[in-house]
Amino acid sequence: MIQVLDSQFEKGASSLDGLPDSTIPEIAFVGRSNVGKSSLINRLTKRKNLARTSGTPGKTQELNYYALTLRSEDQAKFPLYFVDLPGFGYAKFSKKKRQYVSRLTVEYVQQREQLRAICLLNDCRRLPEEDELALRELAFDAGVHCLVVLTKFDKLKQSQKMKEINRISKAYGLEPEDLVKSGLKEPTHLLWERVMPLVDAPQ
Ligand SMILES: Nc1nc2c(ncn2[C@@H]2O[C@H](COP(=O)(O)OP(=O)(O)OP(=O)(O)O)[C@@H](O)[C@H]2O)c(=O)[nH]1
Ligand SMILES: [Mg+2]
Repeated sequence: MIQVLDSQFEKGASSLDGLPDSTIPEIAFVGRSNVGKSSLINRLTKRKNLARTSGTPGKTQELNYYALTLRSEDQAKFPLYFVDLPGFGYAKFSKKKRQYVSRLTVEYVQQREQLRAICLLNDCRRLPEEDELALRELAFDAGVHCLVVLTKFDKLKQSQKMKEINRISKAYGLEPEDLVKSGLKEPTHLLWERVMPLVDAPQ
């Protein structure tokens, strides 16, 4: 199992010019505002407040870099960045701000060479909309892996779970087992097991 030996906030950047000058691979977390991106980073790193979360949408407004030191099963240590992106689709942001956020995301996914994969977060209680589908296509066109993560899975009743997974995977044109579940009761090592091969895989 992968171990997180260390995790710390490195920097926030409001444009591509401000991104770290390094060759460390990156995994980015993207999705609608309030979907649970920052919470997932905390869960994966087993930290309560590494990434700041909020009940109010629009909390994360920059590309926030978290520097991790990991240890793999063969005991090798290696660095990885988690990048927390600003959420899209937040109605209370001005139109200008929303356009800025989406332009920043598009440019980042298209241009960032170190980016290995995006985790595209989708609330398990709603179907993907144009934004989610466009992001997945954007990643595909840029040669970046895209892992769809269903968040807030604990909010579904047992009887609804399979139905929602089927509905959402179909909307993405994926198989149910392609989706990763995330929620208060879901173990994070399953997500790590899906993420790690993408860090090493050729794009
Ligand atoms: N029940 C439940 N609540 C969650 C889960 N993930 C996140 N939340 C809650 O959802 C709210 C938003 O979480 P954040 O992690 O701040 O969401 P975000 O996607 O980073 O939001 P922005 O930074 O605004 O784009 C918080 O109140 C979290 O506690 C989950 O898996 N289950
Ligand atoms: Mg956030």
